[in-house]
Amino acid sequence: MKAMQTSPFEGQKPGTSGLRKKVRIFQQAHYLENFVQSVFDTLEGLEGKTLVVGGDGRYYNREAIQIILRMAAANGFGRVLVGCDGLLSTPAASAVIRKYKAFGGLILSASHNPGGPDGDFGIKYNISNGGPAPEKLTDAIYQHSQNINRYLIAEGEDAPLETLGSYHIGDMLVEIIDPVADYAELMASLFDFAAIRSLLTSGYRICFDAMHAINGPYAKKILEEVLGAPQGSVINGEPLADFGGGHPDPNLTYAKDLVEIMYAENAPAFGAASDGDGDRNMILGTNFFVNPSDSLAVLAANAHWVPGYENGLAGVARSMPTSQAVDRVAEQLRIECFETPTGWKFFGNLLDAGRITLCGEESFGTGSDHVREKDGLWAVLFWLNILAVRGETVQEVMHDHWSRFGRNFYTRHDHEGIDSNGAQQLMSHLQQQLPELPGKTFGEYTVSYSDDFSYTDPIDGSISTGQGLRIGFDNGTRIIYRLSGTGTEGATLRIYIEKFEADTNKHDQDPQQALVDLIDIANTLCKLEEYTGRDKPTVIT
Ligand code: VG1
Ligand code: CO
Repeated sequence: MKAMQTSPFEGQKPGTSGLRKKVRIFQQAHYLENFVQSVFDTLEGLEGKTLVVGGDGRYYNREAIQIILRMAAANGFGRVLVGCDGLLSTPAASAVIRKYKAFGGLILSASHNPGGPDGDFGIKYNISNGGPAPEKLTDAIYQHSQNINRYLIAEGEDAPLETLGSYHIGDMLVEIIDPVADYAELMASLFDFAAIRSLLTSGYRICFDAMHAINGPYAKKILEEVLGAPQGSVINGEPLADFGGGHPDPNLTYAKDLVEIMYAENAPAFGAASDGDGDRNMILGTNFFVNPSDSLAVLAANAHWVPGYENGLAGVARSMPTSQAVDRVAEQLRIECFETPTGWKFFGNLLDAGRITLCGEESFGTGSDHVREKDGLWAVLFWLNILAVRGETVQEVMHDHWSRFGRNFYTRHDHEGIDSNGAQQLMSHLQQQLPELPGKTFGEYTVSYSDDFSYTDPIDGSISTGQGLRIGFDNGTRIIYRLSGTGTEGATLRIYIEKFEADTNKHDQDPQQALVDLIDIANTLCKLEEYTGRDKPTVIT
């Protein structure tokens, strides 16, 4: 074992989901090591314990894992479970941490950000419940990284990551595990596999776009091998270090292959995609897009059809910018509904305390208490289970939902890669206006409240401030502004817009049309063009 001298790097501060930087930054000598040592030094009582390690297979994944293994040994872990080839989807890593009662895990991923030598890399620490470290811990890790002067690393050969089995680094046992098996077993325990199997072997066509990312092997195993979907139902199923040059973000802009297939003539009945690390999902029907906020509401309203949830939901939660569609379901089911800041780490306490069963975000993330991460393939299986039992199309399920609960028209406009200074100025310009907005009228809308969202965790009382600027109007209409905490280049401004419509005759509108006046108000209020030089978003959801 060696203690290596080092000195701090600036900015090793985890964002919405871990530390994400350009690959080249991570490749600097000691950069990764500093962060990993900061994690290990911040943890208490790791001696002899089990750590889970795996990543989404992006460029630098293997090199990073070799370093982490030797550092884990030098820092006194007793055992490390690593996915074969260094692979583990984020939800699978969460499942493995929970199943083997590990102390925690290191997940290597920059999720939906592009990969390759010029792309992004990322790392995050998950705690023993399988979920992302809470802010208290990530703050402590960051503080430590600002004062670090040494790290510990064992010497030795590289680990044979491609072979299942076990071996030692010093006293530490390394077990190379099948990355799919535990996850597949968990899915089979939650869903009616027999019903899904009969649907998928009856000529019902699906297309799952793994976007050359981690979920390829998971989807092929579960959808094609176990559930009998015809070979070829999973496309782009080989994980590639650069995601085939693509942007592994399952939305209408970046999941182009799938969108073309689902909007073509003779399209399959069901389409889905997931992101770089497998925790996001996009659901499509034939020529039809399911908004992720609606998807969460549909899962909640139909959970009683699914074996793992047939006994009812304890409660639900959504991130603040997510539409209030699920709130309406919760009200009818007479269960609690929580509003949390953006990022999965804020659901952990509610899930652990048994206060919620399902939760989700507008950013194509849905999940439940089965793990402590959002889970892309889980959401796909949940939908397939509902479709198999109800025998209806995706459109029919969605229209029926709107007719029962009303429709929350919703859109998110992303302005990616804008100048950071401009973005900051735009946000402070808005912030200054907040106190004067209530009572003011814009078009047909009068502001009822405006604030900078802050959240008090109902379980441990911790407070998180500065979580997005909200402008609320009557009847749940909202405009929200946030700066992304996952980007690595310039800034990304997200504008979220929502309006409720009870009238069934109006449910068929295109959201961009239904919200056109609010979109205009939102862009004008923040002086979009003046501060960003943009008049159109890069991505519309
Ligand atoms: C984005 C999403 C957020 C999500 C986060 C991590 O964060 O908006 O809802 O939890 O990504 O998802 P931000 O700060 O860029 O808005 V993942 O799939 O990248 O781990
Ligand atoms: Co992700």
